[in-house]
Amino acid sequence: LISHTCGSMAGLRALQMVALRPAPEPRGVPDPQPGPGEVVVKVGAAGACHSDLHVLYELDVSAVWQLPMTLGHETAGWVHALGSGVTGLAEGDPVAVYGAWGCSVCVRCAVGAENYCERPSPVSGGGLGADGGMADYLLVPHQRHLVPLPDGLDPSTAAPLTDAGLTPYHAIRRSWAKLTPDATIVVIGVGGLGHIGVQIARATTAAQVIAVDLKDDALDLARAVGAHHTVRSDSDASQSIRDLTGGRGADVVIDFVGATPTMELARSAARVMGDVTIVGIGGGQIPLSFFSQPYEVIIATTYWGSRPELGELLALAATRQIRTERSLYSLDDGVAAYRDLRDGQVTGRAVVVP
Ligand code: NAD
Ligand code: 9ON
Ligand code: ZN
Repeated sequence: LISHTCGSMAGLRALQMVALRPAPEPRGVPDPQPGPGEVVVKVGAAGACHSDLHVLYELDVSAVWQLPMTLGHETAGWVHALGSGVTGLAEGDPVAVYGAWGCSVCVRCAVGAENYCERPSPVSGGGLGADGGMADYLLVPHQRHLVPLPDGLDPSTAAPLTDAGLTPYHAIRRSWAKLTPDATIVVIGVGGLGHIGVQIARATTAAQVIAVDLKDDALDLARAVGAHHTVRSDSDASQSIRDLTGGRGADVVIDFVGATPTMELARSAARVMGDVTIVGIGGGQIPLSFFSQPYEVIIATTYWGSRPELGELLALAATRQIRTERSLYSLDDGVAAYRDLRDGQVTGRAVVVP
């Protein structure tokens, strides 16, 4: 297919978003060369995130991103080539790519929270404006975006941790103080993010974990990775969560869907003084009034996580307490990864391995 689409101009492969709405296409791309301070990573694996579907089919990014653009914002691999001035890394080092590329200078970036860069650019990372990791090689614009993998973690295990792991890690970590041993956390949506979220809740807190989804295989996966209870996402779900919490409701609810019904569920299932964190970008909207949620419930959205948090999560994963359920696809079959994700056929994470 690649030789059909691009003839002889290039030998390297990439899965690119070519335009709004159509499926991504495998295309040939030039060999990336690292400029000063840059690093080329040989891609070991790149995860397919549901956000890519929002980008491909729902959000209009054509005014701010130059297309075609290689997809993939969840990547790990090995250092392949170093630009001049890069120190402390060597060819062959296994690395995770921290995907939120900020300005590096503002106060948030200075502490590693480039996900909350205060001088944000429309190009927020590889696969999110710049060429991403669904390719043989990824050009990383600065070595600070690379986190060396701890012993025992290979790139295909690590890739999903950079987003499907890091995003729930950050969302759960910010609510740790409320996740006492007598507390309950509800995870809504047990897909790529949610199934790792369940495990992060189990590994970093002693709280009861309740997982909610529409699909049987997602609920089965939730139990397999440690959820104490599963609840089907329907009109009885809020009452079921109250029943499982002695009538109190959940101390922390994390919504990995972000559709109107899940946002309604999240706030109605919360305990007085609980946290409701909306992570999913499902386009939902809920009206806010004085009585629309229990008193002192804090509702927040979160975006990805910080670079130090990625280091913490990789250290946790190296202890074998986090398992990533993966369906592997070759790069030539990357279109199928997104098709299956769109069709709800993926359990856990679809991961492309070049
Ligand atoms: P996914 O497709 O792998 O998983 C979504 C899961 O939600 C599936 O198991 C699906 O069955 C379930 N679901 C769908 N509708 C539901 C409902 N009404 N009730 C209960 N469960 C329902 O998606 P993902 O890659 O895990 O991403 C989840 C969401 O998080 C997406 O919207 C994605 O764009 C977003 N996201 C946000 C951030 C962030 O930083 N805020 C980062 C990554 C992904
Ligand atoms: O990692 C993701 O999936 C988020 C942070 C990307 C959101 C987007 O669509 O820009
Ligand atoms: Zn993502």
